Amino acid sequence: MRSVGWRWFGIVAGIVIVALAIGLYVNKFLRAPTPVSAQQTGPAQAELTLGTTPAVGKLGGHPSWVSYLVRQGNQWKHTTTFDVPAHSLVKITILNFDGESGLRNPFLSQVQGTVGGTMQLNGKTIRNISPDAASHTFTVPQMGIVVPIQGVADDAPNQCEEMPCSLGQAHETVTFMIRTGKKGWIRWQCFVPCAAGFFTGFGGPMQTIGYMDGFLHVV
Ligand SMILES: [Cu+2]
Repeated sequence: MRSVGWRWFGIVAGIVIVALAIGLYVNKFLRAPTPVSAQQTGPAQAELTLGTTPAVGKLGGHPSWVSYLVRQGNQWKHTTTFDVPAHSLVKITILNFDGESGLRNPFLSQVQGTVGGTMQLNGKTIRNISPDAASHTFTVPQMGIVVPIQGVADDAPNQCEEMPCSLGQAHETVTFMIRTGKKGWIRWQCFVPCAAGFFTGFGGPMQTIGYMDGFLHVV
């Protein structure tokens, strides 16, 4: 009798431990970080400045991981969840401090779904970049948006290795405008296999919210 009781105890305890472990794992990987709000610049208009870095450094939990960040005032914040106003024009600037990784699918080197179907690269209006020169993409599948991000050239002087990067260091500036719709949570992600050291470049930061994935929280 006693051994049956212990057996049941063991089974229940085992189930509880496994359930807790699964819960913690899912929570860690799926929980969205604290959002940062786009800055309202007028009625139905806002601006958001992001950054991409070869390594997040001490601003993130995995210092060596490639990451997106958001700039608030003069500071970098490590989050990839952004509050943006509904039914508005949102101007997004991405300051990319990372090098060229290259796209496997050249289709994603064409700008898609932005206002005018264009972006500006260091002030010049363009519709695509060379697939080999891509460092990251800012892709919002649900909105049909693809913005390829030009990488910093290998021989560029004064490169930033990890955040916080200063604007005086080598970077490429990408600017584009998107039009938001109704309220909701919309997933965005990078499609360049930029996760160095991971199988096919698509592991780790490429599948972890807060690094190469996040949400547009339309409010
Ligand atoms: Cu990326």
